[in-house]
Amino acid sequence: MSFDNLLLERDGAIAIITINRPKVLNALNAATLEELQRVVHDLGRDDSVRVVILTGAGEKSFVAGADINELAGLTPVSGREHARAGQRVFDSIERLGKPVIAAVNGYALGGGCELAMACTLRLAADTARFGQPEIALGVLPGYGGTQRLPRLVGRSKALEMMLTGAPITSDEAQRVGLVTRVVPAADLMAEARALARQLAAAAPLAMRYIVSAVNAGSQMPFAEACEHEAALFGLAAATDDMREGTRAFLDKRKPRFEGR
Ligand code: CO8
Repeated sequence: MSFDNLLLERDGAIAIITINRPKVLNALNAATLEELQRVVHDLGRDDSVRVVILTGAGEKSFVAGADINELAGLTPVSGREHARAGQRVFDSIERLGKPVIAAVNGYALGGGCELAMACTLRLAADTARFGQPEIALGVLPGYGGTQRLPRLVGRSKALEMMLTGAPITSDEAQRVGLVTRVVPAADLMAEARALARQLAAAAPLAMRYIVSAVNAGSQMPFAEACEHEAALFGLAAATDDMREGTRAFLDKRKPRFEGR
């Protein structure tokens, strides 16, 4: 796989995608989104990849949003199409079937905050900033942000962030539930890799079912979501990993999960 706007690194079962347009603070243009779609599709099908880390090149920015040069030329028709295309990419990250850790190394603004929210977990450098500044450009979040942000931080905080456009610090992002952990900037990638290694050793199918139960379940009435959970539990009970996990516990040894 070769890319103009991304870097792809492998570290055992971990794949690390770096959005690599540092001159424009890793802003997402159409070409970058297309490459992101391609790499996510390929990593999703690669059974040797258990966890993905997504980060931005340089020390200043994760992703500073959609590329405003492209945004400025959108028409009503192309604007809707671009929003839908970006939403599809972000949906495919959310539904990858394996955990995606956003290692937020700097600005996560607009489409960058939306991209981080589509990931399964978010670690932030203490220097990172999160925000939805689209209002200042006369537009609104268009990559799912109006839906994912209130689901993560609640309606009040989400509306405040989207209506004022003001960014928040990593510490505040953690307080409101937008990120799981804040670490010193210099430790971010080491912490992300450590978390990824921990997840890579867990049972992959059970992990996929947990993410599905949470994400799909949040769109359903409670009773239906519990039915979905029970069906996924039944599937988990059919896996070799379930037999290995329970046997390893009883044998007092570490399990070895194969994802079968
Ligand atoms: N798009 C294009 N170029 C950008 C972007 C961007 N989003 N962000 C920064 N750049 C460029 C700057 O223009 C500048 O270029 P140059 O060196 O040629 O002047 C370079 O990156 C460095 O940026 P700054 O000099 O501005 O750096 P500062 O440290 O002074 O400021 C900020 C950093 C605060 C991050 C500032 O760059 C900024 O405010 N950027 C824009 C942030 C923003 O508004 N993001 C939201 C964009 S809209 C969006 O994401 C909508 C998503 C949904 C779209 C759905 C349909 C398409």
